[in-house]
Amino acid sequence: MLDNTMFCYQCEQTSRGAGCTALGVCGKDSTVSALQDLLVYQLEGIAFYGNAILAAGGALRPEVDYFLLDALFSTLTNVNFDPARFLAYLKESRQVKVALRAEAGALPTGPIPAAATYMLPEDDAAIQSAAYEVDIRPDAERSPDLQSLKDTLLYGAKGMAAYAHHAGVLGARDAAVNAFLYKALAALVQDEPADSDAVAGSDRIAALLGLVLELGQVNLKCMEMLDRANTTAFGHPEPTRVPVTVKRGPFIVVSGHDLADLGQLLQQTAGKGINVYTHGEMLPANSYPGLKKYPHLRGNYGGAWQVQQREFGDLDAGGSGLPGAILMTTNCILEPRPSYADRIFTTGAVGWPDVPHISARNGVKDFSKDFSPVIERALALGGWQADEPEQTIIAGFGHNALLSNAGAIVEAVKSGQIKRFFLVGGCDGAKTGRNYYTRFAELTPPDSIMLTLGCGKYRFNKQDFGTVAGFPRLLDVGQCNDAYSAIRVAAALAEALNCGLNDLPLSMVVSWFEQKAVCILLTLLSLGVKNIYLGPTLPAFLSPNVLKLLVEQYDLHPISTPEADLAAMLN
Ligand code: SF4
Ligand code: SF3
Repeated sequence: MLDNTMFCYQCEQTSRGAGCTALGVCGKDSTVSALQDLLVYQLEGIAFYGNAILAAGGALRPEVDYFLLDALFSTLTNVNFDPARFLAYLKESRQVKVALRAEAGALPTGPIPAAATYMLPEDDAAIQSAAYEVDIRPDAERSPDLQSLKDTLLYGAKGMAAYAHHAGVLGARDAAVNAFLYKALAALVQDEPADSDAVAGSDRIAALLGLVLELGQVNLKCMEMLDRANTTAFGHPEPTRVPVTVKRGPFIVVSGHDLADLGQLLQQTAGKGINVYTHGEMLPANSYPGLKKYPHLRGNYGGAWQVQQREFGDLDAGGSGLPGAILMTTNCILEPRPSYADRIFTTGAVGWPDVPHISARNGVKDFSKDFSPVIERALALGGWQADEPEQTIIAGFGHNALLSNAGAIVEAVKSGQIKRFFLVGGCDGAKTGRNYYTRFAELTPPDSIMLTLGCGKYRFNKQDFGTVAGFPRLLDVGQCNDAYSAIRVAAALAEALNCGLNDLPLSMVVSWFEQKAVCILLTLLSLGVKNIYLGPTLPAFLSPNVLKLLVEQYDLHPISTPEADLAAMLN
């Protein structure tokens, strides 16, 4: 059975700002879209039983938690496009659900949702047919607001699952984070009143809004866990000059967010005459003592995810592909061009059909990996022929580095040397409207400091913004998950200046693209942060009423022009 329709509106580049309906702008086709929907449906059923067991004081096996995180992560934007991997996830979901249902026994009270009782077929063709049938947005027509809140909850849960996964592979787990994911996904399949008026007037809207904000709070814990996992494994980031130019010799470019993968690869390449470069969101890795201690971690190559086809294809040098190997550890992968399809590898939740995948040795127990195929490919390709004249940028202003300078920063604020802070960060993407962030950064006044994080920083991180009060005006806090660092710094500043977060001379200008940004935005809202400027466009999954509510309660602003927004912030 073939079906070329789909519906997905989970990311910022969704078609016409409304939804991808035949083929994703990201390249996701209707086959993979349907398999992802069926996987989400299965995870909701699993969550129903998991939540019932946890609510009764029981416990879940670590492998069930890990499966939930890994499978949810695989459905994020630009993570996995491989139907074979989704069939494997689905078959595993069948076993997980059957086992949990048996463990739950008579525990579930009230009606059992269809997602829980649904039995996935066994053979591949039947699974694919079933995938085209599943509807994971059953309330879309009768109650757009209810569906909007459910989708916001689902996308926030996906982002949080990805962060919990990054922490998990470093051995960190937080039972409260996992428990919330079961609770949230179970809430998505709770039976709703049949008629739409009853839904609109019901407590369900309030309950879901509560869950959406609770997700924001729990995600703060999750980012804290990831921060602890990263800094325990590799030390606290420290201000570091990172070369953005290349050296002669064989090399591997590593993209994504997963520091554990990079750490293992650096160990396995030590002494082999291979240089390792970070790419995209991996840039901040250069500032962790436990990673930069490897002299063959040579710096960062290239920019944000959306220019990877040009950069990996080496288009500026004739387009015959980078003369090195590429490892994609997390989002965001784009369709590999023929020029480099023979040298790109995926690992973790990432997948692309026919791209070799490096798996962990043993799922939940042993996350060690054998990167020999990547290493052999890099050696065979020979690498760059000459050194480029070195240029550097500074990274590594995590909470530890910034808070160790808190006294000087507070003094500079009190004396008027620093008048304002801007957080200009989040995701990057291909839309021309994202030039807003470049222009905004360029317009910020010389007596201000810009904190940045996420891959959105590539819009301006190679520019020299000078210094203020002895600090670089642009401070790179890290990856998108290091929003945790920015929140800690803001909280410390508020305490030192004896004011609330919203009274700080701080403006937040957030660029979003995928679901990790959704959970971070919810964290900021759950902390009561107001006046966030969000762009380049607003999420299509926010219904007009839900958007109105966020605008009214949190003074959330869609971005307009850099000039007008900056003037409003400075006013
Ligand atoms: Fe479209 Fe984004 Fe969904 Fe891809 S992830 S199909 S681009 S909405
Ligand atoms: Fe970037 Fe994908 Fe979101 Fe982690 S790498 S910020 S878009």
